[in-house]
Amino acid sequence: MRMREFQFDGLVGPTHHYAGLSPGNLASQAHAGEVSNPRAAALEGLAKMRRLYDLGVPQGVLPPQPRPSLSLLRRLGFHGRDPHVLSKALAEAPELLHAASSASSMWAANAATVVPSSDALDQRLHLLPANLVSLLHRSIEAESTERVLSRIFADTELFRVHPPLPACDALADEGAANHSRLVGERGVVHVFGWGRRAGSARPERFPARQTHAASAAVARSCALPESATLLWQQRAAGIDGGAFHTDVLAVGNRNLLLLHEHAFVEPEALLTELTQRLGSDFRAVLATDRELPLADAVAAYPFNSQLVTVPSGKMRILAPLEARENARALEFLERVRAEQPLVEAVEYLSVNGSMKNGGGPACLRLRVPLTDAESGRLGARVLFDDALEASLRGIVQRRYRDRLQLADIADPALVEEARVALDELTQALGLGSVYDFQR
Ligand code: SUG
Repeated sequence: MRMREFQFDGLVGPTHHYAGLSPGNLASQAHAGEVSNPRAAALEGLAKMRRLYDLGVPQGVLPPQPRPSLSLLRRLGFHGRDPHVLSKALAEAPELLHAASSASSMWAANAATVVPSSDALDQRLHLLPANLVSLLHRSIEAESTERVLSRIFADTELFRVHPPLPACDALADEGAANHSRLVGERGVVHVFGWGRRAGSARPERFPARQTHAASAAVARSCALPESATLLWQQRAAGIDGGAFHTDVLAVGNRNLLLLHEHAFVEPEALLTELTQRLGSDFRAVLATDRELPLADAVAAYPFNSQLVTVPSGKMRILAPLEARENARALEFLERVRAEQPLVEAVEYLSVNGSMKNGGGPACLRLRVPLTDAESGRLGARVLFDDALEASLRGIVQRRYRDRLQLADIADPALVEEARVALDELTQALGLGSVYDFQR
């Protein structure tokens, strides 16, 4: 049966702002405190979805999550009515207010790990939400993610939505941002990049967000046979250079893998192993640090492109504009196109509002391979088309601000605006009342 890879993008939320919440994510640090434009960022995201849809790549939408999370602030001891909770948090612990208000669920590559039914031992599609325990603002995503995915993938005969792994440091999991599914003539390999494990080299400057134990548990839970699983360590130097997820330095699709030499330890051994398992049609393009210095790769995000198969069977690279503006990154992507006849074109699109927080095109989407039977059994109305685009655009235009400063986050009016927007968005997506404030 035909299986196609759907791109489920996280829609940027109305509280999108730059709070410098992610150590080791150089863009997040560099843009902390800048004024954001949630409306423009959400429209960039919708324009990206439109482009994929026009290319014939099936596209889905995941809603923003309710932010600010007043329930987080109350759990942290701020009591009273909403305005009081917000002003007290702003005065006493602004970092907690910003964590409670981050629109970080837009980076859907971190929402979950996905294993298609064709690869799972029980022949169901598995989705395992990431616990994201490394950072407070991201850890609060897991609960809503599980709820939203359970609505969309509600049919338990076909789909299995797991609970996130237990929320502890030893099982820190960042989802599909550290996972890549490759398919060759000989088989399928799921590559899980992990950053730390007792006894292994660790980054010195920045945190390794994914543990080996978490990757192994995700692969097991999602019923992946061992023969299709490959756990490989991220290179500490890459993490220390700002590659907090593997998708900052590598991207794969079917039988093609693009990677930087600092993405993984022993890249040559990895490629040999992949060739053995996938077969002789496996192709890789490796950028050495000489060709593309790590600092350029991290600043311009050429590997955080979407590498997608279009209906003709060829592939296309959808890269961030920043990668065209960086000469080394541009040359690398041009080399990929010139050397790989599989790749019909490279195109560049603007997701700058997200990039300034360290999220490129690939961060904004969760890949979900679905058979026609499975895509016909999705709950909700989350598949992108003209009508959905028009209603989402309308809500964003009407309800989102075009300017947010850090202090605006404590504005009680923003809480109300965000609720109205999310209420309308979740209705447009046919998700019903999915969040606590709607019940
Ligand atoms: O987790 N940025 C996100 C970016 C996630 C990118 N995702 C992938 N690589 N797949 C993060 O670091 C910054 C928020 C702030 O600073 O306001 C942030 O959370």
